[in-house]
Amino acid sequence: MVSLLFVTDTHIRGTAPRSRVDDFVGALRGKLAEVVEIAHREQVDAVLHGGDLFDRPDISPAVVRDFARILRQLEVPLYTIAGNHDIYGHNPDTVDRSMLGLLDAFGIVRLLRPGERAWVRRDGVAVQVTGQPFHYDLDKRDPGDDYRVEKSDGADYAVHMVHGMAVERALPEGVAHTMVNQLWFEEVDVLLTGHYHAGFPLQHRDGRYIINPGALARINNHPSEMKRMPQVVLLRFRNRIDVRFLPIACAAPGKTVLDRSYLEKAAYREEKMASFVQEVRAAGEFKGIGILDIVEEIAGMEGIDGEVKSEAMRRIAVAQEQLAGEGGEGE
Ligand SMILES: [Mn+2]
Repeated sequence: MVSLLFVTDTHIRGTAPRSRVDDFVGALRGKLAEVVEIAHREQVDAVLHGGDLFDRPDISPAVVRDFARILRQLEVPLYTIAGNHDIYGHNPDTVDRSMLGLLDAFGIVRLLRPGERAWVRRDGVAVQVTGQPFHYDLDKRDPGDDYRVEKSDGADYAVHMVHGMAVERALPEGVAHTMVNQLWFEEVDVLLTGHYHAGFPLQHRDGRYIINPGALARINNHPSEMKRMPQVVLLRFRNRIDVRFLPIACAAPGKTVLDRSYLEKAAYREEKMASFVQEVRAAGEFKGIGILDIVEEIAGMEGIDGEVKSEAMRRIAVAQEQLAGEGGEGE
């Protein structure tokens, strides 16, 4: 029997996201230590990580050291793929100059690159493991290009990891995603995905599985994150595949670690923004949807003073720079 443990979207960082009220870094340390413990207790042959090990490609050495010491305690290989947060500018070619690339060079993790196969074998069962890192065309081109692999001769099972937006319910237009029902491929026995932090219920068809247990870290306070409890997946391969979701026992409930007031403020802001956009749309036929285009057009239509317009532009630029500085806290 071959056993694998799957975890994804750990988003290791040295500071707490705005939406967390607890000691985020300490909590994450505890969760990863528990993952190591589970790997030992269940005697898995390898741990698989679905990407976004780090929250940024250039996380500080002190934080990397702190977490590398935990990951090093694993007595089995840790295979991973680069997520969008692990790399610069959503470009997987930059992974070698990221902290994830550094951990790969030191052998703390083993990065799976497109086309590369790792093997996990025990008791006459051979499992091939492949992975597709994040890249800008993911979920925008033929899903087979990223989510399908061929099973090698000699492989009893094929496991494929993708840091892509596979979902079982459609996301709003404009958010690149792929529906799981398009992702059943003959030779992929288990498809493991990350990126979509909410995860989805186990998908099962004809002995094959599509699995996303959700992110280990809760870095935003969407209502779905309030309810969600972090978990990992134990996979066992013998004459059939067994799948078990294991909760992370040390994880605190969302309502005790996520800041509700921030959520309420965000909802209020979103509502204000939506009504503002609606008012603006109602006022005219706008060619652009960028905020600066809208300011230009309103100023033109209403004959607004040039000075007022420049002041508006200046304030928008300052606000945008501040937002950029705070960094994304998305998928
Ligand atoms: Mn992520």
